Amino acid sequence: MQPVHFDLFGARTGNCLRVAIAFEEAQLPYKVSKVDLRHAEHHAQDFLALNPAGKVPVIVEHGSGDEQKPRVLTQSNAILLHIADRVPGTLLPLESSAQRPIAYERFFYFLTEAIGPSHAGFWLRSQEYGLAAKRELDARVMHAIAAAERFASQTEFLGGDRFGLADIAAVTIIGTYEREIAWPSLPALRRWYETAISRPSVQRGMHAFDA
Ligand SMILES: N[C@@H](CCC(=O)N[C@@H](CS)C(=O)NCC(=O)O)C(=O)O
Repeated sequence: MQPVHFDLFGARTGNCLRVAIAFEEAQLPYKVSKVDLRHAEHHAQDFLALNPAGKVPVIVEHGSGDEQKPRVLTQSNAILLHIADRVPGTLLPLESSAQRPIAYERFFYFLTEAIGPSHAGFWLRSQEYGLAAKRELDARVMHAIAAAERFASQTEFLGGDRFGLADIAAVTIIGTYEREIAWPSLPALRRWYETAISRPSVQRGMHAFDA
């Protein structure tokens, strides 16, 4: 039986970068296949056969042994949780740990309070009257990011004592808004961000889709 390994189909977008960082942090073998969104490669027949929704990221898991066919997953957050399950104790605290519910809470905080509204705003900007709505949503995202100062002042990482899913979610979205953040009023978050962004797994993941 071949050892477990993964194909990651994606582009340089937040949803795909989070998956690449998770693979790096969990030290799972993965091969990147770039999907050029500008040239509509996500609408090509062979890609649609993998994900009929025509969106990235997509992972294909080979050699897991529990299924006849390779496993295909097409939702970035399901992929992140699956990677966490594959290597227990890396991206989430172990089930027995009292920190696990906090890690979940902080992970979903960044997904729903920051990444979700930010994506909605990105889409709205191309719609009629969308720019004003985008600004409102961006203000909410900035507010959610600033409120994360509390997490960074409580624990070394945003989801607890170890780097994990909450940090992966936060580092990509905070990176997007980095230049607009009022850093002098957020010293704990700044300390966390400088550590997180220079972490080798984050650096490798962030560059996974570079030329
Ligand atoms: N809920 C999906 C969203 C995937 C998604 O919207 N992917 C974007 C890039 S980040 C995409 O493929 N956009 C191309 C399109 O919608 O045409 C996930 O989290 O994986």
